Amino acid sequence: MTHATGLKYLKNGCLPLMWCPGCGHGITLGNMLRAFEELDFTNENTVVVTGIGCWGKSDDYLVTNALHTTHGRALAFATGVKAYNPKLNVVVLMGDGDGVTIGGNHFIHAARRNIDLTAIIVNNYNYGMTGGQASATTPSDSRTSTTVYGNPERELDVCALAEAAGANYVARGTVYHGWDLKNLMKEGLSRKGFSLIEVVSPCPTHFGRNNNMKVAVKMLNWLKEKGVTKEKYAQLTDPQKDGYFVIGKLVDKDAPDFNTRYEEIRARAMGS
Ligand SMILES: Cc1ncc(C[n+]2csc(CCOP(=O)(O)OP(=O)(O)O)c2C)c(N)n1
Ligand code: SF4
Repeated sequence: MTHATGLKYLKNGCLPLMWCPGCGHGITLGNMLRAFEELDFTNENTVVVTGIGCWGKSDDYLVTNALHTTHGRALAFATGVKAYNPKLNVVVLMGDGDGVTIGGNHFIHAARRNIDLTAIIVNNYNYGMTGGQASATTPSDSRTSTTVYGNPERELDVCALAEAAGANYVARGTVYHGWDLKNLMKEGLSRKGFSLIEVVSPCPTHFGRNNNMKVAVKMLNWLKEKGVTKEKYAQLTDPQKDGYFVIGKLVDKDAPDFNTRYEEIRARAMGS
């Protein structure tokens, strides 16, 4: 981020941040703040809601209004904020563990309600903060501290889940593709209804170390190679698809959001 963006959004004296060298969370935060600046999201009109985890620490560094909530429940708190004051921009930051593992139920229902929030889920394929345990997005066969010989479970596709549950906007980016990521965030933050931006990101300390990517740059090269456009992905044959994932915009709809529906029903009940 530029010096000016940093000064505008980061708390004085917050550096150095707690994240390990090579962690993708700083790049994600920088892109989010660039999107905030371009959209004029300010301390007056924006609330950042986080859960618990390395990514969930982000609100500690920001001058925006923030709510640091419990692990897995950030979307429930955010729903309350938005339902109470629909004028606020509510942005919810969660890791894959927070957002779709322990918090899977809240995630499904926030998307189903199509409540006007933007969820930015950083998917580093494991629980970073607590020592690299497997989460619901850990790829099958991958090694983590709780699947030392390989993960016997299948991984969850966060974007497909959001789409199936009814989200208006769904996109996936990576920290390698920073410019595109900022633009996807900007679009998601501008849309009404539930928006999900999944950010595939390196955790070299745990996921990388356990999966032959000890050096951060190896993880970035992995994102560069495996994150492909819809068109490129469609050209791959089935066995080739293994490990590749689509990046870019996946869903963009305009179904009425929760607050709009609520106001319609309230007006009907009041006889107006
Ligand atoms: C109810 C509850 N269960 C478990 C924990 C312990 N815990 C804190 S952070 C965390 C993992 C966070 O992983 P993730 O959400 O993927 O974010 P990351 O640290 O990878 O950024 C866990 C299990 C907790 N704080 N509260
Ligand atoms: S443990 Fe992983 S997710 Fe947490 S700060 Fe370190 S690299 Fe980032």
